Amino acid sequence: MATPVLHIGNKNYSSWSMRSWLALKWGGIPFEEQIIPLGGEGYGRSEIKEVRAVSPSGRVPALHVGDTVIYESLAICEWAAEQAPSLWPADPLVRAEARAVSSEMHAGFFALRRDMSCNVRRRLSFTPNWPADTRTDLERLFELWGGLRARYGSDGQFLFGQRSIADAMFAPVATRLRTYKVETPDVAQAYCAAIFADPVFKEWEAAGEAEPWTLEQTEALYR
Ligand SMILES: N[C@@H](CCC(=O)N[C@@H](CS)C(=O)NCC(=O)O)C(=O)O
Repeated sequence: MATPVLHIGNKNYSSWSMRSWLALKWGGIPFEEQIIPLGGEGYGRSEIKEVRAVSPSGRVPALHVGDTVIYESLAICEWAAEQAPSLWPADPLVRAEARAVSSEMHAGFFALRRDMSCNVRRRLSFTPNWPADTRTDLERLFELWGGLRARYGSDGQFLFGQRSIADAMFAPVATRLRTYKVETPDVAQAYCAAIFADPVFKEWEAAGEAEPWTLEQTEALYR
């Protein structure tokens, strides 16, 4: 079979792309990547022409495996875990829990995502005043991370001890806390530090920092 091709957005701005990319890399799965810079005509409406050409939903990431197009970041992560089962925790119940928190991220944290658009390389010098629904998302996030770290912390630095898809799902959130100078409890800060120290995450981050593209509407936030 030909090498799978992962179509992604630019690394500085595309949080959903980061999730799938991390899972594939952590799983040691060979793939090629094709970057489509986000923005321009059709952006925000799933109508970027170049994205439509590779993804039926008009959104990235999309993984082409032979003739099959796997879109939706979590579906790509699940495909990766079929090749590399250690991407999920080994215990069935813990694995179910890891799937639950990954789905919660995938389907939720709407206010946090709305107010903290992914911008890996940016650092705000102040903390914006978050609306109530964003504060609620942050409280839930810290409760979730804190609970998992309390239970699985003895097995490693990640949410379920060892690196898993749950960390791929939350890694972009760690960057958002850093970008927007969010007040972050110690346990959550330590978890973010573990993500930032991960060599595969660093590879993504370095590539994002070096990208030439600028997404004006994201850069304009809180200026
Ligand atoms: N639920 C999708 C969301 C994908 C998504 O929103 N991707 C953004 C880039 S991070 C996108 O393609 N946006 C194009 C647009 O808004 O037109 C997933 O998990 O893959």
